[in-house]
Amino acid sequence: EKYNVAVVGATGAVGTKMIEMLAESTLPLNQVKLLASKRSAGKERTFKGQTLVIEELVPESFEGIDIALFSAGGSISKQFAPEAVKRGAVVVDNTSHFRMDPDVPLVVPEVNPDALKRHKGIIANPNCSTIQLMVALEPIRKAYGLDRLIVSTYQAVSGAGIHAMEELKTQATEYINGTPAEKLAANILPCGGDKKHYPIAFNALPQIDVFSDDDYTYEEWKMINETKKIMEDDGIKVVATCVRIPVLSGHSESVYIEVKEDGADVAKIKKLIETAPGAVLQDDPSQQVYPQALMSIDRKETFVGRIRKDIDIEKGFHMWVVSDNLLKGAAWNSVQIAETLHAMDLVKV
Ligand code: 11C
Repeated sequence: EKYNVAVVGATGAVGTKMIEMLAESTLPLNQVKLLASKRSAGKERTFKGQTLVIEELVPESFEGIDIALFSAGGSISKQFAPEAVKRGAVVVDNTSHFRMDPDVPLVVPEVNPDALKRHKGIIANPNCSTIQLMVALEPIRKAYGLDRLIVSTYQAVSGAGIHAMEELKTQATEYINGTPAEKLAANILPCGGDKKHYPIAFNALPQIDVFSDDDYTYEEWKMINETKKIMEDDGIKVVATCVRIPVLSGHSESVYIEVKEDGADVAKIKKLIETAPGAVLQDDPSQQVYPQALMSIDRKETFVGRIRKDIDIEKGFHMWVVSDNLLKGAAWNSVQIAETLHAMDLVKV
């Protein structure tokens, strides 16, 4: 069996990486169809040496499609994912639109592949900052249980899309060339949908997505809610502070956990990370070895280091978790879900 796969949002930061990940994938492919808005229709992309022309997204685009990977924003997913399912496609959606729907599995293949068995046509890809956290923490949760986690993120601008990456580059150049901070043009960050915009170059913005009434941001709530859904445990205490930093790609996270069981120590946690699927241990302070955002680019793994025991809390541990937000955080996790659906014989609505 070979699949016809559609990529929705093919010109975006994630869509571009989805095409790359499909080209590297073990998924048996028949045809790959690239879809985007009318504005991008007619543009060309290369796939395995072949030129593919981007088509305008319409409901009929999904005729004959087996798997549709969506990354064109929540409103596009809301409108078109049901159209794809109606036509027999399985949708892997990278937006937040369906994530908390109880009928929609929210999947990190290393963590909860069995949730795929309950799919009704749509599978949600979690938020990038949640995915890498899950890869790092699942082996520890399995061994010792997780009572609480406190995470502070250092997130790259590519999470906000191609135009945010351009905004950082332009501001950085202008600032170096003498433009004062208050004169830097900011039109996107911290959040395209909010009223005010601030420069990201040489800055740190403690706002990702808009604020909810409780003064947490939606990005922070995504990490809280998605963690509980993926780990299937509403009892885990989770809190997050999400910060945008002037890095192009690669999200970093300072993670504090308290485990439930006795017996955990740093050596055992390092061993768990070393053997965990999708995780790479980079932890040797004596040699200054630790995960770095810049070195995570174009890698599919999640890198974990700086593992150490809390000074006061017996069952508390700290670590530093890094991954390419466009790959494991988005495009690779989506393609990996498609590969897992194939392996489990679940590519059917
Ligand atoms: C960021 N995590 O880094 C966001 C991007 O819910 O899919 C992903 C938003 C989402 O800006």
